[in-house]
Amino acid sequence: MTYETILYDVEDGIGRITLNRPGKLNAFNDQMIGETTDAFKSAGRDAAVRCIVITGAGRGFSSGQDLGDFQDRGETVSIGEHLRHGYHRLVRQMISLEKPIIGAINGIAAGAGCGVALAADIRIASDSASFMLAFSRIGLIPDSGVNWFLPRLVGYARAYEMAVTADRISASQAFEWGLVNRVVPGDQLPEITAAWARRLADGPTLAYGLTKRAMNQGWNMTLDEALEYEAHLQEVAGRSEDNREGIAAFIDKRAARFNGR
Ligand code: LHQ
Repeated sequence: MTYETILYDVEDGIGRITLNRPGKLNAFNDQMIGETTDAFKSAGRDAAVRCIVITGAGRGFSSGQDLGDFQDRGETVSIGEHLRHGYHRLVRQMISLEKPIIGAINGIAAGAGCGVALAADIRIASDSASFMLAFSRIGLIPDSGVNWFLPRLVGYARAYEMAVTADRISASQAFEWGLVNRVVPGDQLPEITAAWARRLADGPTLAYGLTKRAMNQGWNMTLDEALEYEAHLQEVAGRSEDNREGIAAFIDKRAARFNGR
């Protein structure tokens, strides 16, 4: 598929998705939702990709739904159907993709753009980035998975505060609240993200993917169910080439060379 609203490239085991409508702070129109979903799908299927980075072109990460585009559809449009056919597929694709996804949050992440940022596994934010649940400014509730992700990350009170005030949360505040993993100087974001991506792409991809599955499924389980599920997934990881290589490397006192399988 040829993309027009995003850039997607694969190099040295790393898939890079750049949301690319900078004139609108990378607001999502239908095409960009579809292309981003497709790029994640293709990264999932491509064995050469072992880590994915998503970022935004220009000064924003994403300002969420393209409101002009949405308004043009008129009064009768169903927001529920728009979500089901668009953002839900994108967010599900990100969570079910069993490879680490790094969100390199280069600027504001608002509305559904914040939802996409939250669906990444690790967020590295520029010191000029911010997070904003813009929804209530236009009389809507958070969507695109925000109601699921955000209270889990920062707790209900902070999540609800962000939703009802729609205030911008700075990168440093986001770090303090546990919303991002790191805050870095803006001019160093590409290089620091690349180092993280390199490290993750050289890791035991199968184990990283199963960890993602165990943690995401674990939210909805009792302790007994989670323990049983861990045992089941560990059985799979324990049969991997990377598990054999990791143990051999430890015994030989050398660095492991994981192939992701
Ligand atoms: C935009 C947008 C934008 C279009 C900036 N659309 N052009 C789901 C289902 C159905 C319906 C509705 O929504 C959803 C989910 C959602 O995502 S709801 C939330 C939608 N997003 C927003 O409400 C945020 C709207 N944007 C803003 O409040 C500001 O632009 C922020 C605070 C993000 C950034 O402010 P500034 O840094 O001051 O930039 P700016 O406002 O000057 O924006 C730059 C340009 O980008 C500007 O265009 P222009 O031609 O004047 O330079 C904006 O119109 C355009 N833009 N966001 N979402």
